[in-house]
Amino acid sequence: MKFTLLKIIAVYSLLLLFPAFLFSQNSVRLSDFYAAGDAAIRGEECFQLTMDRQWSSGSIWYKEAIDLSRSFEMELELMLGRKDRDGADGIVFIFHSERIRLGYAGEGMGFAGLVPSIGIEVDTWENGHLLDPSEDHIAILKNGSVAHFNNLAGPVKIQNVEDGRNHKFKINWDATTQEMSIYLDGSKRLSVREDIVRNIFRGKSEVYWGISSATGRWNNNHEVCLKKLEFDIPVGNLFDDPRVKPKLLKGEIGNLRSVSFPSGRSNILPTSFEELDQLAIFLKQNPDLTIEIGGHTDSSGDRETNRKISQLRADAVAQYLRRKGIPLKRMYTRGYGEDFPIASNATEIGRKRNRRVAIRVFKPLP
Ligand SMILES: [Ca+2]
Ligand SMILES: [Ca+2]
Repeated sequence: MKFTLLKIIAVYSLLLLFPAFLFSQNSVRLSDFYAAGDAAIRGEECFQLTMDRQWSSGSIWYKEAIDLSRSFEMELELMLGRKDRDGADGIVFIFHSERIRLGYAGEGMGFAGLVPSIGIEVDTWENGHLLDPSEDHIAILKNGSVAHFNNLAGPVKIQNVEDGRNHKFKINWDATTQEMSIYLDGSKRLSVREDIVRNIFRGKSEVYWGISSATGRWNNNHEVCLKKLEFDIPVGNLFDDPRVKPKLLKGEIGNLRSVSFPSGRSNILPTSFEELDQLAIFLKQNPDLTIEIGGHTDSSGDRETNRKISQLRADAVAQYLRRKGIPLKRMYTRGYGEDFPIASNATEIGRKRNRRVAIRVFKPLP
């Protein structure tokens, strides 16, 4: 596309990145949680969920809802006690429509009875009538049921985890593909593809999340540590923020917030349409502006391929805006490849943020 520098100038120069804090990772504070039952703070970054005595149960709940219409990744550490042969019952990570809840103890692990819900269990006690394997195992459960004839995925057997150690536990939710993947100690153990928002939460994408545990006749000390917790905050639409238009008019770079891409691809997702439509309205309201549309990638793959993909991403946005009535001569596209990340490429949340499109407006010379 043609871009005539003689006709227009950049109002301000490069790299005035848009509010970076909106994209920054969360820092974890234990005060961000409510505790129920026997749950109690233990040290700087851990909660004890149950004591190693009979019929103990506890759960913690994050105070803010999380939006399942957006992708996220959470990583934390679970400690499932030291008693292997006679230890019970396990820990469940829960998404639920309400917060500060505690389900049934014993085999219910503080999850049983919570509806609607999704639960990812790390179960250390075999309950034959629930079809539990005799080994420690993981499964993705739904609607407060801990029975495996009723679950979404699993059970998958794992090594003995009642070893007194902290075990890394990670949940990755890709809202685009609706795939939830569970990792334990660095390995992917199971996943499920499910329209969770529609099929479980009746269309409501904002849910609460917490972690529960319980003991029964047999017991263990269960803890959760949060030092590596990180997840995506819903950042909404660039144009929902009243400060955005003045900043754009000053020449600052705006990273579109709803425009992301599957890895290695350049097709525009329906979740991006609303924000791009608002960009088109903004350009129609300011007919003398020209914009640069800059495509970016994460650092996966080779540099030259990434540069080409980033160009395709920028071009895809320009074509979308053209269909909304913005002439191509008002748009200059450029593929920046992987060279200008706004987040760490070490996590999937960070890589997703980097697969983005940034815009910058130019005014004509007076
Ligand atoms: Ca069990
Ligand atoms: Ca065990």
